Amino acid sequence: MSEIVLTTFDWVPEMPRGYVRDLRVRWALEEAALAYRVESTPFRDRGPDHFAHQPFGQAPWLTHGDLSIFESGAILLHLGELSDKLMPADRRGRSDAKEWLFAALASVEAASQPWSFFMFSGDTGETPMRKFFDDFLYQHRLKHMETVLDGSEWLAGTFSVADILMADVLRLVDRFDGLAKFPSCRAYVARATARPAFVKAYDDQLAHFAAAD
Ligand SMILES: N[C@@H](CCC(=O)N[C@@H](CS)C(=O)NCC(=O)O)C(=O)O
Repeated sequence: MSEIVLTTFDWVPEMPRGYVRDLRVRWALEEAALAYRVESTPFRDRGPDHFAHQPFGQAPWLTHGDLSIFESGAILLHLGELSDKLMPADRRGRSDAKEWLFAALASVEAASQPWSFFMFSGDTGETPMRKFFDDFLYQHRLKHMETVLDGSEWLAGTFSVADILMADVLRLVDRFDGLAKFPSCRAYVARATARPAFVKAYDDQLAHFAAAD
């Protein structure tokens, strides 16, 4: 098989460490036991080569032979095609994994990301905007995820790339105690992050950034 190379920043500040999206890709690669190499791109000085791979100047991207792929969801879909440890083998299971992968990004992360900006900023004010984003996340997304995850171990029957994305999205909410009223979501994050592949990916990301300090 052609070489797989994951590119992430050479360094990031302390706050996002352990949550940089290359972790999703590391996690998938570890789950599937695919051989890969990690390369760095400068965080502070993002040049044309970076934008040629990732048009928004973000991380991560993945190269696999002559393919270069950005967007963590697209990367995970690509990896899902390479291993049945990442995507169920049957047609219905694959369809379920794909819809949940998109749901993690387009429905749940779309609500959790603006909410997390308030949390990162330390804004605890009871402003209408803050209330809007609290309601959007809690009432319109997590309440429904709680129903889905109550009694389901994994989103597509067996563990898949959909769980990597959904658990990673929910993990950031949990960081700010946003899952306190959603015990099934919290148990799902705990179950997913107890997997050896997550632990390895997490430790490797921390070591990668620490090496640049
Ligand atoms: N939708 C993109 C988001 C990528 C993203 O937000 N990456 C962050 C690191 S986790 C980043 O590059 N931040 C720096 C920036 O946006 O300038 C994906 O899922 O790959």
